[in-house]
Amino acid sequence: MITEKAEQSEQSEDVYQSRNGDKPKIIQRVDPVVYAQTANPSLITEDLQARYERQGFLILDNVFNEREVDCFRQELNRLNDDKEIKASAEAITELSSDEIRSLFKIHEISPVFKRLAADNRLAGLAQHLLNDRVYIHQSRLNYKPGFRGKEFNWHSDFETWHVEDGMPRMRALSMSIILTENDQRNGALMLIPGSHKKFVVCEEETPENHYSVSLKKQEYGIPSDECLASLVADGGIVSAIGKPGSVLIFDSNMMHGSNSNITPWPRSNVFFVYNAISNRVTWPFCGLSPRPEYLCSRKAIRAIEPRPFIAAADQSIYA
Ligand code: 6CS
Ligand code: FE
Repeated sequence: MITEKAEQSEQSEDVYQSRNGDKPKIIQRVDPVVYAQTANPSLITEDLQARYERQGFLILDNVFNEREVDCFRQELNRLNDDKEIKASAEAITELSSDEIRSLFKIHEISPVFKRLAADNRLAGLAQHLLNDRVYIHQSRLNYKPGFRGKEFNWHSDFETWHVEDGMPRMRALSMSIILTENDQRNGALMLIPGSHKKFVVCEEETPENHYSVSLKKQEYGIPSDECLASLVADGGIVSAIGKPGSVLIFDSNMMHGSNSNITPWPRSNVFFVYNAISNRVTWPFCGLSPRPEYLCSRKAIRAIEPRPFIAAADQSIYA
């Protein structure tokens, strides 16, 4: 286990300055997207790897089978119904109801999601694309419940993780496992192809304890209308539509957001954020105190050993 105490003195150079009063603008990414030197056909084909590099995301269908998805959904519901968990700091409720919007640190709270986070189909692929050993920077369940699941404003996760968590460079990615049907009607994630290659500088300074409001409705670290319109003019907007068991992989700097869900159908996904060990968080570039451990692994940064996928005929491999 690598335990790093990120001291202020460890601050690396701030290559992606944002929220320091500069006018909103778009600058070029200076980091690679794919760090792997070649493809690894047992994990990803050359074509898919090239597409991921170009557009900044991939939607892989049927990665997990029905039995596995059922196991994940049972765990999703168990966590949702657990009163202690619902009252914990890791559970973020919706602004307009007491339904859970997001549940963080599930790779530690749940034995099922702890094993899933290390699954070779996820961690092995992340390790390959980032060409380094990886650890979980953040994990969460986004429930986006039916009827009142609120939107997520446009944002780049990296902009937040850089400014508020001290993540130095763009050498991280998210994997979202779809647990309930995601389509245009119930608030599927929207992505802007190619936007990962541009860093959008946001203007307004980060308020103290920003996360206490941003996780319900983010208003700082979001692109100006002009910057967003420019990204959309170049790349358009794609909805990450998929069936349960599909996996959406997206680069840490992918501009994304999602609409509210007023349908009866929840849009529930598991998210694991894999960060390269060489890119572990330092001191937040905004200079404020670090965010809590459930949002950003800092005290216990543990490289993951991707587990080979062993189907156990007589029991769920995640039992
Ligand atoms: O602040 C964060 O880390 C979280 N906020 C959003 C909107 N996406 C990434 C992450 O879950
Ligand atoms: Fe996000």
